[in-house]
Amino acid sequence: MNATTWKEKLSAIRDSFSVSIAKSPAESPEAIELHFLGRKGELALLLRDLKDIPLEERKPLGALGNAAKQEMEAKLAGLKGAAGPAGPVTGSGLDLTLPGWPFPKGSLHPLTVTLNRMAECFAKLGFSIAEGPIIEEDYFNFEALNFPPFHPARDMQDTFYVDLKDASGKDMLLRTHTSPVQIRTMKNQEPPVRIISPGRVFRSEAVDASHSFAFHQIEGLYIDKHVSMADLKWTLETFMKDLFGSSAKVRFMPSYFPFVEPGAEVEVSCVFCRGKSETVRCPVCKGTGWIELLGAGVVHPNVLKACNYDPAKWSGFAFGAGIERFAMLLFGISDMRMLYENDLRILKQVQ
Ligand code: FA5
Repeated sequence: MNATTWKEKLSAIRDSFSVSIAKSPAESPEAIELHFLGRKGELALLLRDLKDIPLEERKPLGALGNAAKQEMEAKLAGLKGAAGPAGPVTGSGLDLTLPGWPFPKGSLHPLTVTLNRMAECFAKLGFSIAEGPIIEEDYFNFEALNFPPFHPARDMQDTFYVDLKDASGKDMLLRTHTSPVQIRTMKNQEPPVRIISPGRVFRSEAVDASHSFAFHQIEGLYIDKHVSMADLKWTLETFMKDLFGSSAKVRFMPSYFPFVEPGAEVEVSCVFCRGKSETVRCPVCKGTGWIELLGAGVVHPNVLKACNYDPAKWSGFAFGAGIERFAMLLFGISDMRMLYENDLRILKQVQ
């Protein structure tokens, strides 16, 4: 046989191999392999014929033959992989029956878990979720919430201003609390209203174990006829018991926020020492047995008026809670900064 005939035979074998592959799975990959690549297969016999070809022409033909063999093996391996073979794929170095690499599962951030649990509790009580912007106007963050310009209560929340002006020419700001969503919701919707609004808030504050300059709050607002402080107490008590367990107790301490009257700070009984820290002082509640979690109160008539709600007809309550403080209690985290450091040892504890 001369070199030209040998090449023609190789080309014919490759063509008929392609036809067989196209017919798979009618022709099984194993049968095709045996027919073309087996010890007495078409290609093996052709390679054996190389010995009859003059030495100087043999080398390039051998390379052509080997390339064709590798190509056929690769195609057969692909075919077996697609069919999902029960045994190892021979010759390709790939054993599809081996177990795969373990794929580590991520987990939700403790703040997300906390927020989800809080939102679930309020969903059961019929609250839906509302949202508002993070870059806010002075009007929504302060003025409509009964903080007139230059009111000293504005200093309770040190504000970050941004280099943008609102329509009235006032500097825009990073919202200092989620309470502006109360105003945005009431201006867009007729009463009754029953919403919660979670989100990020910012204050120019020194950072320590229980304070951050960028943290999360969840706002609550309920407006209807004859809503009173008693409804607020029942709602928050029901929520806290759902979240922390039925033994959790709630108490209301008088407080001041311009947008509610009366106003209260709400404390939950310390879930760590259960108020029994006489011998060893509990580091979380500092031995008081109570932990402050949120501000709340009955919506001030001036706020209702700013939203064109008639205070003679409608009343309501509002509350604003720090989500970080709840996460710390739920997961026994003693320093808020741990929530922002992305230390996997902390993140993996929460599932
Ligand atoms: C307010 O922000 C009011 N808007 C809450 C409110 C809403 C009152 C509706 C009445 C009616 P205050 O500044 O106390 O209130 O913050 C509320 C909660 O946010 C606090 O109880 C605390 O849990 C959390 N918080 C406050 N400052 C920080 C801070 N720097 N870092 C982390 N959490 C904070």
